Amino acid sequence: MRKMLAAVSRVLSSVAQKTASRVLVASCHFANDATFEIKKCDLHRLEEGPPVTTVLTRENGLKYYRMMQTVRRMELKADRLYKQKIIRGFCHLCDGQEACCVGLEAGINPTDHLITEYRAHGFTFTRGLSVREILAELTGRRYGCAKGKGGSMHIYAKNFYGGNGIVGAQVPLGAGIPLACKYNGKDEVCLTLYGDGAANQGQIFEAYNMAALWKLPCIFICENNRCGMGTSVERAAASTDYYKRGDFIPGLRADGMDVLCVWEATKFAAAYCRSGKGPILMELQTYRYHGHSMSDPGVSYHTGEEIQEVRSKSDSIMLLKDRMVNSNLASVEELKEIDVEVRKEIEDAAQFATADPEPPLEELGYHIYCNDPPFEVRGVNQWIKFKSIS
Ligand SMILES: Cc1ncc(C[n+]2csc(CCOP(=O)(O)OP(=O)(O)O)c2C)c(N)n1
Ligand SMILES: [Mg+2]
Repeated sequence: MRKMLAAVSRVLSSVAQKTASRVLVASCHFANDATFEIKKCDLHRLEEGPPVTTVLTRENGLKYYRMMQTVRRMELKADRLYKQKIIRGFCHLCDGQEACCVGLEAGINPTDHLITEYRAHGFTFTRGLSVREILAELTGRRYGCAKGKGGSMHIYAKNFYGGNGIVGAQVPLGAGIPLACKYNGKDEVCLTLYGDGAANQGQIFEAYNMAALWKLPCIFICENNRCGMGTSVERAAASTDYYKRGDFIPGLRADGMDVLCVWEATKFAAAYCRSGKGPILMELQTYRYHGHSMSDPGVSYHTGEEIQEVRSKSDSIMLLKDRMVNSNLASVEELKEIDVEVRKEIEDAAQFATADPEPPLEELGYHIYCNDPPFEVRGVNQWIKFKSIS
């Protein structure tokens, strides 16, 4: 028995040594950082814009790669769970747009604020929630980030205000948040996101007006993925220069498929807001691979060729991978290892989200209002009453 234990311990320590030395060898022949050229942003009412080169450290590169890959894999898993009828109701996926959520988060502080529309899974992850909490919310389970009662469109995290289902409705709210920051004397900015479809609504222009009048630290961000549901931007908008449509608000248009470009543009916009100059508008040119929602296959307006062209020429994950490998910031094998780890994380989270129990019926009315003492909430008829406890 003792001999057997000694043999096992020898094997284990040699494995540990090998792994440690592999990691050591792997990390010492890589560059610590590299400089990359990024696409120049188009500018509106700005004399200077974000830089056209950026320095990426190996550490940040690996971090952004893992984050984008996690968002992509999480969305593909959500697609699968939806088709298995484990996720029900609305579900809008953001695969293709990963450079937006990851690049935006990289350019702000965790204490800054973010609000977006219903295509919100990626932002929930980049704002700090785990894949488990997100997938469990999509499957309507207890551990979900809205305790299984919000679903895909209504997810929240610290300094993240959703997940909003009504097109454009989050934009006035997203002008109120920076008003609160300014009122409370906080050096914080708010990222207020909306789609190209929402960009034509009247309430957006009312929000621009108040934000400019009161010089609010608001970064209005139009994620231009070229269509609203199945309608192309050209058919919906008299001007598709979304970065100019704030008129009196300065704007910039960045490549939303390049995480480094989004990162630099966000740092620039956040510094602009923090300096007290008021709001700024940012258009991110991006692309979604899925249809509008899970009930839309998206094949009538996104041709296979178009998707293939984007995937092969401007996919955000591929772009970062090529940059990192070509500049010796990482090896193909190392990135593959990350892919394997991410797949495992997603698989574990999906299993958890399928096994976790649903919230009990008696808790249906909880967390609706933040009231003390608790009161009763009416159900679908006046005889059904639920307690509201927060
Ligand atoms: C006020 C309102 N009108 C219509 C809808 C139905 N609807 C949901 S998403 C959408 C398209 C929005 O497109 P866009 O703003 O470009 O966002 P994307 O889905 O491309 O992210 C529409 C018309 C809605 N949810 N709310
Ligand atoms: Mg759109």
